[in-house]
Amino acid sequence: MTKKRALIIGITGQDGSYLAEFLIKKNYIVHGMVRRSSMPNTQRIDHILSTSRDEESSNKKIIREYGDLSSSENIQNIIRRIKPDEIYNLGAQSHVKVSFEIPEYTYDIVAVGPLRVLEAIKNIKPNIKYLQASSSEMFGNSENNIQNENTQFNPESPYASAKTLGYWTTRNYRDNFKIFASNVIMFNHESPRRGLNFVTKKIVRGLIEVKNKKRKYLYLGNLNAKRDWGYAKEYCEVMWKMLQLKKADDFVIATNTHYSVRDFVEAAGKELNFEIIWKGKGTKEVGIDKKTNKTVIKIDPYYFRPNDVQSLLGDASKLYKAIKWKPKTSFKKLVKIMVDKEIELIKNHKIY
Ligand code: NAP
Ligand code: G4F
Repeated sequence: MTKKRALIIGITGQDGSYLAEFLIKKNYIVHGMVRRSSMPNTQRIDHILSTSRDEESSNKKIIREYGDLSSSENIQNIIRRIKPDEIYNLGAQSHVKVSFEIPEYTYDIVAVGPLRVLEAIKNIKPNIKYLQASSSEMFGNSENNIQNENTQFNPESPYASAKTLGYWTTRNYRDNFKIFASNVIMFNHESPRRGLNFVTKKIVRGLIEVKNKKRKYLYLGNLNAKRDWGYAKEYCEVMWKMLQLKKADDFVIATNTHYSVRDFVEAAGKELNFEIIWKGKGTKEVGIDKKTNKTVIKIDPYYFRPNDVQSLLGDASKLYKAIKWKPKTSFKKLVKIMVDKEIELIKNHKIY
């Protein structure tokens, strides 16, 4: 049987690395778009990155395609050459706070990027199946306490606005050009491979460093924001399942539970034998370890956003019905997975 061929854009990121592992297990030939950088940026996929460009000798490994979502020419050349059956577009400037600092770049990659890929699919091989990584940030501070596929978007950051454009472009190419193009509207999902400047990984790494006396305090921003945090590894399997459905469609993926940043600090603290209690208000609030009476957490207003999304909580019942999927990893388990792995990574001087 001929093997299926997938192109993952964003393969060096958290999700791209899990998806690549999953597709390789499914016997796919996996090509991954990697950006040129002056320092290695393939830490998350080094264990499955081929040293060869030849599909035959790259069995069970990723073939690297140098590229960038900013270049239509580059995207077209890759698609024309490898003729994938499926394209997963996970590439993005994915940090909400940073998008306020580089809005134009964020729009170029996050909003126009999907258009460049879909236009190339339309012109080169319209039977390619396309998955767009959309975001729960598109809902913004919603009037609905729980958000699903029918909830109105209310994007409140350059990142969220750009993702909303990517979402609609995906739907347009599906409706107008009959391309199999689906949106996966993902609520926050985390793992040991999460980027260091997202709050969960930052908390885990920061508290371990406080514990190891490598630093005195961990500085954070808005402690009261609530997020629906799932496990990234599970969400990547859903991406593949969505492209195996008979019809392209849009699905929310979420756990239907949410916790605050403060809850996350307390849970990660507990795994590390801290007992964090809170004192003070606003920017003067501190988190203190009750056992030692030492301040561990401080607030730095730098981490506040011009407009933060205060609460996200997803209803994924449409997905549960379509592919019989339910989340397996609880919040508590996710925190433990992240803390345990981070301790191991630090011991081995490794950073994902
Ligand atoms: P991530 O770890 O930040 O990975 C982003 C990937 O995009 C990296 O491989 C990055 O490459 C690549 N990339 C950045 N700019 C690019 C460009 N100009 N051209 C090509 N590739 C580029 O993000 P993630 O957490 O895996 O998320 C995957 C996707 O899902 C993203 O689109 C994100 O916006 C979306 N999403 C994520 C979540 C979440 O909670 N994780 C929730 C909803 C939606 P480098 O490694 O070279 O930087
Ligand atoms: O971890 P975060 O930076 O993730 P955020 O902004 O929710 O975005 C993530 O999830 C989206 C899906 O909803 C994705 F589309 C997006 O790509 C990304 O993966 O922040 C979570 C919350 C925010 O409310 C933030 O204000 O944590 C709060 N927070 C508090 N202190 C902090 C910090 N966030 C960061 N990054 N750093 C802090 O020190």
